[in-house]
Amino acid sequence: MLEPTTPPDPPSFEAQGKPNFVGVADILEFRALPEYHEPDWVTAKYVSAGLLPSVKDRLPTEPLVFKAANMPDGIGVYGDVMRHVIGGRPEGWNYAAGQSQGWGGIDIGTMECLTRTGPLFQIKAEDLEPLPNLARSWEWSEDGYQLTMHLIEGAKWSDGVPFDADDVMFYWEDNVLDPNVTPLNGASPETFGVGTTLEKVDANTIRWTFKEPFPKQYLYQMGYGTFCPGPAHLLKPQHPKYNPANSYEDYKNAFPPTYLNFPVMGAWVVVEYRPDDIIVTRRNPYYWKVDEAGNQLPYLNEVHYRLSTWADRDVQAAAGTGDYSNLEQPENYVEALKRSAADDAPARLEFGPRTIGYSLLLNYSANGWGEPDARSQAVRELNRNLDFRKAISTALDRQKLGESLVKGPFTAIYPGGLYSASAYYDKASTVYYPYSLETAKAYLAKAGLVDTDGDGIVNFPAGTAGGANVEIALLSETDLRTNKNIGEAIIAQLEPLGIRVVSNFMGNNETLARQAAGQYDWLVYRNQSELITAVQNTVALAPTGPRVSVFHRAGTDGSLDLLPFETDLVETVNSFIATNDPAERIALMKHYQQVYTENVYAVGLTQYSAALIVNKRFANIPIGAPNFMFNWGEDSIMRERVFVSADKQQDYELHPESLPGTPGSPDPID
Ligand code: BQZ
Ligand code: CA
Repeated sequence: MLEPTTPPDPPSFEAQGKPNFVGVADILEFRALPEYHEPDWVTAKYVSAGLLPSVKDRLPTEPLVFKAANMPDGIGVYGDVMRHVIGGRPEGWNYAAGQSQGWGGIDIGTMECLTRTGPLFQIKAEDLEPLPNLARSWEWSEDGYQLTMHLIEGAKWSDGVPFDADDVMFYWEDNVLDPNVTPLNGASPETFGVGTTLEKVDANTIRWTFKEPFPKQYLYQMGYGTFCPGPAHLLKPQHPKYNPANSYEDYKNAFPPTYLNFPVMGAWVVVEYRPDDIIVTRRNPYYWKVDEAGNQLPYLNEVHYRLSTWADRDVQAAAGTGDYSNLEQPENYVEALKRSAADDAPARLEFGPRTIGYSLLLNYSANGWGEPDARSQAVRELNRNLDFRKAISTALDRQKLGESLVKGPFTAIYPGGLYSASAYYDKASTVYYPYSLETAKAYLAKAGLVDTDGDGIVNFPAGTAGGANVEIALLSETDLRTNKNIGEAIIAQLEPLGIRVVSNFMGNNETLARQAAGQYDWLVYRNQSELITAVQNTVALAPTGPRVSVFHRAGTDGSLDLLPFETDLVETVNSFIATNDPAERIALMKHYQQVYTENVYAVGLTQYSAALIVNKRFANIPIGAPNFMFNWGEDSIMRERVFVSADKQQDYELHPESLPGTPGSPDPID
């Protein structure tokens, strides 16, 4: 039998471009400026015509000001379009109630959150703390149990209605705390710590009360995507608590994709939707951020989202018919690199560290979550068996799996846990079960699985699921080709082990629904930021609450059936949240990594480097902005500051010189 060891060092891969590291205060501040500006056509067609208040009156008393010294190309000019191509499809605009807008940056361009984390890739380690955003500042009580946040004052939704603490409280009380509602990206009360409360102090002030002192970690969860309030003035009247005629389904679906001009705090408003064709967004006339010269942002008048496929996003961005891609499907690397290498290539392509990674998640809930049938329940019991997990991990040839996606130094063996690119990674604390089919079979026998009827597939023990062949359904989405390919590789690689894995592949929206409902045995999962940063979305590193983990949630009785090692993980994560001492935190993450990987908490698969493709005409793209770290590239590059210089501007605007219409009206005002 092959003994577990430490993982091999990943092949060296030079990420192109190191960020210019700065402090938070170097990026932005909140202050009033002597004068403000807007595009000339807004003044002429809207303000002078009496359709819109002056720009000064549309802005908060002290807007968010981006400092010019931190903008790679400085103060910008208005105009042009960023043409995204995406593979997602919108379910509707009520993200507070869980609807996806189609991803690919529509989410990030429309939702604004209390704090912001995407740009943190360029913050000096000693200064690392989420950027203020809708919460412009905060202070801790002396004992550290209370956090008072000051909201930006005088800011307005894109329809001109004031944004204030009532929006925040509606999101918290009637969405996060309401067990019938699960916001997009899954915020639950425990996302902010078990027992944490939030209250309104006055129209612009809110106060958190925590169960432990100074849990600064939660500031990260107050960013994308777990604390981005929706417009209470539209949502509240649809919520069953305030509208007894409505069901929770009615509430969730009250703003379908065909509902245009849904109010946002983001820089662009959805003004047009053509199914399977395009989503067009136009500048938000009430956007509350400016540059140091007082120019109201964004600089880009319009942002498009072509409704195509994720693979097409890469192709179009490299070809110049699209403007942006997170090149993250290794199957497309070679082609995209070829296109971008030419001198006259329209786009620049920059690889970052290995921050994209996949895990095989095994559903640990043996407590009724998702209402499993007898077979599925038996699989969950297996998932909870360490020898079984070791068998699965050992039967997977990760080297081959990575190479099946792309050859070359991009991918690396991923044993699970924190990525090797993480600042908290410690190789010595990482337990790796090297590939060996013989060893895997021995683990499987130890788990009590034997092929009793000699058909090549191991059977459940007599008395479990009728002693039938072990058959496991693998949930994977098909919109991202990589998810599907990884799913197929798992199925093929486990066949010689005598485990029959059957594909349960479906589109993204359906997959997410199954995932959230706990209706799956196994899941192919693209990891989130906690395994890179440890500080973003920390609670999700372990089942720290009944609804926090993706693959282990409370069942019908509301309680979690944690395994002893999971209790260890939970305690380690909670201690990490409770301390701000760097040395202690490093030690805790070493322990976390050890327990995670030794126990094959989730089965790590592959980790790899991904690239940002951005058309060369765009200015203010920060150097070293990663495809994915604290958030996706669409957030990291701060699109509201991105511009196209006058000589490079193109004619792509579909609704030139127009602003969003009133909520629900079918068109932008023309
Ligand atoms: C980036 C991102 C912006 C979700 C989604 C999507 C869903 C997941 C994830 C990524 C897409 C793009 O990711 O792949 O590059 O543009 O949208 O939000 O894949 O399936 O559920 O977590 O963010
Ligand atoms: Ca059999």
